[in-house]
Amino acid sequence: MVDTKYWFTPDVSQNEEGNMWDILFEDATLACMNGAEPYGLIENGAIAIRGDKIDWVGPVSEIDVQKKDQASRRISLNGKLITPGLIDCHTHLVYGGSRADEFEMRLNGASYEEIARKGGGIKSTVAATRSIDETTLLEESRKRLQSLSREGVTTLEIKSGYGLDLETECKMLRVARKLGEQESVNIQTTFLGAHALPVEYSNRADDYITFVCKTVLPYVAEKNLADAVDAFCEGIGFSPAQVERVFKTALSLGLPVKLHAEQLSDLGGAALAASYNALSADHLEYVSEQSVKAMARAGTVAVLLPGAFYFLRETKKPPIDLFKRHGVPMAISTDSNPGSSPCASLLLMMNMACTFFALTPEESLKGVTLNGAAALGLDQRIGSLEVGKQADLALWDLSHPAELSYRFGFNPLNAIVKDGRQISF
Ligand code: DI6
Ligand code: FE
Repeated sequence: MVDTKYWFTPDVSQNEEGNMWDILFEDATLACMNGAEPYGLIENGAIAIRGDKIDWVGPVSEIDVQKKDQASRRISLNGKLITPGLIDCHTHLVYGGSRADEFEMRLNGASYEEIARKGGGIKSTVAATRSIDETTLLEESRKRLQSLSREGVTTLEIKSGYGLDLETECKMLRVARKLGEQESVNIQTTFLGAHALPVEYSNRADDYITFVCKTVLPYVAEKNLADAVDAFCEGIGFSPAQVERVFKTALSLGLPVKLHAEQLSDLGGAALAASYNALSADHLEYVSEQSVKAMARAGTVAVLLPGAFYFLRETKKPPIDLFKRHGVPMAISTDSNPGSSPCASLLLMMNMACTFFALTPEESLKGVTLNGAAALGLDQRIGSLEVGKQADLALWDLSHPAELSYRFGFNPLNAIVKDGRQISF
C-alpha cells in the first residue's frame, strides 16, 4: 500500500527543552520562492528544520555555529536543489472508470462539448463513480496521487463533482480525506456539486441547484468534508445566476469559493467569482480584461491548466499578458481528471506552462509553490522556504530550478520532506 520509507523522524521529545535543530541541510541550492528574484535563490545555502517547521534558512556562511554543531542530523547536498514541496491546487483525482473511449471518439471527429451533450463526458464518469465501491475508489485514486507525490507534490486539492448525489459526493470527499491521512501529502478538499446536471434532474437545473444548496452542501459542511466550494460556470455547466446561489450558500456556511470559469466561453464567471472574493478562478482561456481587473482587485488567483488546454487541443490561450499587467498571481495545476486532463504529472504542466503559455521557468515554479498555496488560501503556511513555514520540501537531483521546467518526461526527485519528516521513494 504505502511504499514510502521514512529515514528521518524528528525526535520531538528530545527537543522540547532546547531549541535544537532536528535536521540541517547544508551546501544546497535553495529556491526559496520568497519573492526575492530570481527564485529567492541561495547558492551554498542551508535550511534547518525543527519539529514540523522551518527554523532557519540562509547562506551556509551565516549559520549559527553552536546550533550547527548541535543539530541532530546534518546532511550535505553538494549543491543539489531544494524547493518548497510542490502544490497541485486543482485536481479531480478521485473518480471511477476511464474515458479512453471518448478520446477515441474525439480523434474520430466528435468534439468534447458534443460528447457531453449526448450524455457522455462528465456524466459517464458520474455513472462510473456512483457504481464503484469506496475501497476500490480509494485504491484507484491512490495510484494517481502517488504519481504526483513521487514528483515532489506535498499538497494537493481534490474536488468532488462526479457523484452529483448526496451519497456519492460524500463518498468522494471521504476518500480524498482518507488519502490525506494515509499518504504523505496535505489534501484540501473542494465540494464541486455544481459540476454537471445529473440525469435525474434533466431539464431541471434550478431544482438541482436547490438540492445542492438546501441538502448536499449543508450536510457536507456539517460533516467537515470540504474546505472550499467550486462550480462549473459554462454553457454545458451552470449559469452565473445558478453559480451565485451556490456561492451564497457556501459563504453562509463559512466556506471560501472558487470557480471553473471561461474554459470554453466567456460568461463573466471570473468577475462573478471575484465579487465573492474567490480564492481562484480556473482555466480562463476566454476571460475578458474587465474580469481580469476584477480578479486583481479581489486578489483572486488565476489557475492555469495547460493539461486541459493541450488535451482538448484548445487554441485560445489564457491572456497571460493581462494577468501580468494587472498583477493577478498565476498558479499552475494538473486539473487531473478523466475527461479533459488525464494527467498525473505536475512537472509536465510546468513545462507546458512555459512552452504553450510562455511563462518563464521562474513563473512556472512560482505557480506550483507560492501561488499554488495562495490559490488554496494557504500561502501563510506553505509555498516558500521561509522561517516559520511548514517544513515541506522537495529535494532534487538538479543544480538549478530552471531545470524543473526545462525537461519533460523525466523525474529528478530525490526525496521529499513532509512536516519535517524526510521521505525517500
Ligand atoms: N472542467 C474540466 O476541465 C473538468 N471539469 C470541468 O469543469 C473536466 C471534467 C470532465 O470532463 O470529466
Ligand atoms: Fe477542473
